[in-house]
Amino acid sequence: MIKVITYGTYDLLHYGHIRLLERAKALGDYLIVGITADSFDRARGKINVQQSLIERIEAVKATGIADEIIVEEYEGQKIDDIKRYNIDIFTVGSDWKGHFDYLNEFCKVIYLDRTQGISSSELRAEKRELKMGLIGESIILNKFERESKFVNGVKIVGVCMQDDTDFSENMRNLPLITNDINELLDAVDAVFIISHPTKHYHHIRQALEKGKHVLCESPIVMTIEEWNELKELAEQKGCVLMESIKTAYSMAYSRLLLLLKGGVIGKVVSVDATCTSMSELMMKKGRNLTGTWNSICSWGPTALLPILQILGTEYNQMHIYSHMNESEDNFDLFTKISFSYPHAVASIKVGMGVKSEGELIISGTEGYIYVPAPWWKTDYFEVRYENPANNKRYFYQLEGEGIRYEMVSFLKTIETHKDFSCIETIVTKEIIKIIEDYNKRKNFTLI
Ligand code: C2G
Repeated sequence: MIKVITYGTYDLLHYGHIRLLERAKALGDYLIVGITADSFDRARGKINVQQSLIERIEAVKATGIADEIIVEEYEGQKIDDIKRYNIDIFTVGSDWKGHFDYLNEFCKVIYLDRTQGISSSELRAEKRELKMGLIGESIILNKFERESKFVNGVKIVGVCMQDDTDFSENMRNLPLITNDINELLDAVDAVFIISHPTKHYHHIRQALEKGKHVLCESPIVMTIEEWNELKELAEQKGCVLMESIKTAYSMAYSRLLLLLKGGVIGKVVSVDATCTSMSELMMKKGRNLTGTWNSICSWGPTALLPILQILGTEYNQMHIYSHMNESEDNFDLFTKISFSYPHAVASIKVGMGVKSEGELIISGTEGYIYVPAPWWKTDYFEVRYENPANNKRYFYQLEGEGIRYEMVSFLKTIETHKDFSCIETIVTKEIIKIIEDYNKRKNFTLI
């Protein structure tokens, strides 16, 4: 019996896939199909897969062509499988020609002509085709535009800039560049907003009133009242209103949360997050900080995320300590926030005018997790124990700081009307409440 194996994502199964499977089967007597796991696809840069692993397995099974279906989960698994299943022939489409020649050491390698004129990514793009506009003045807009290239079906068609931000070449070549937000809104289906936080409410409201979906950098608004009002408007308009904190979309960060939930360090008793950055502006004497994001807005949401997602929002006490810039009445150069929970404590330290070690440390009754600086865009963390021999290290490739994955979640939320955001609404609201307390100097001490 000649055993054949082939692998693929098989997203949105189409006739190109089926022809491949039919010809693979014809090469022998028994065909095994390896379907790629979601995490394996993401690790190899395929982030737009629309269907779940189960859906993709069921679709291939329904063709009746495969004799056996397995899941491909890690780099190098093909060699293991060829040995384990005693495979005679490995085959894959000709778009991979040469890529798997190394498998000739273990079995015969055959590349079958790829079927022209059909691909899952084209099907995804047709299905999606979301026109997006950018609003704001942050250089993060350059990153967002660059990251959109990795997301099937998103097209950045314009930017509404609030001032002469240092935009990239690509941004300056967008079809629509305007300072009239209504002109931009009329040309798009959705917007990404990263204007000054005090302007977010107004910009979000204008977009929602025109029926546009909104992804907005956190802090999304300055008060709970504004949040409730905009959330209600979004529901009335059937629009998505989603908060953007790119750390939430990093694989390393999401796996860290899962390990904690599984008790990898026992009970969590302390979470301490630090985020600082000193821009050139902050180094200047006599600097004018008007329009610059202060520390609690720049870093507060990111630093608060692990605390609120690990320990929850039901803390007993919270206190804010801020060192203010002498000239600006609401610019904190450094803020520390301490939390006490029924059985845990937590703190954040954030600073645009103070430097510290940007690490995240989660302390538990059996060990601790250490995430090195800059933890907020990490691809690496360690689980450490009293006996270092038991320490475990985790690495997950992070492309583009998480922005492309955030964009995919935004798109899926729009398409499916289900919430694919990685940030719970109660966390979004708590971040707003804490920043509102800061602005009202509530639970506040000047240092
Ligand atoms: N295919 C094809 N014609 C198309 C599209 C795809 O012959 N128009 C083939 C691909 O060459 C592949 C299989 O169908 O052999 C599955 O395609 P994908 O789902 O796109 O998966 P891909 O990432 O190409 O899988 O490690 C090997 C990879 O997993 C191959």
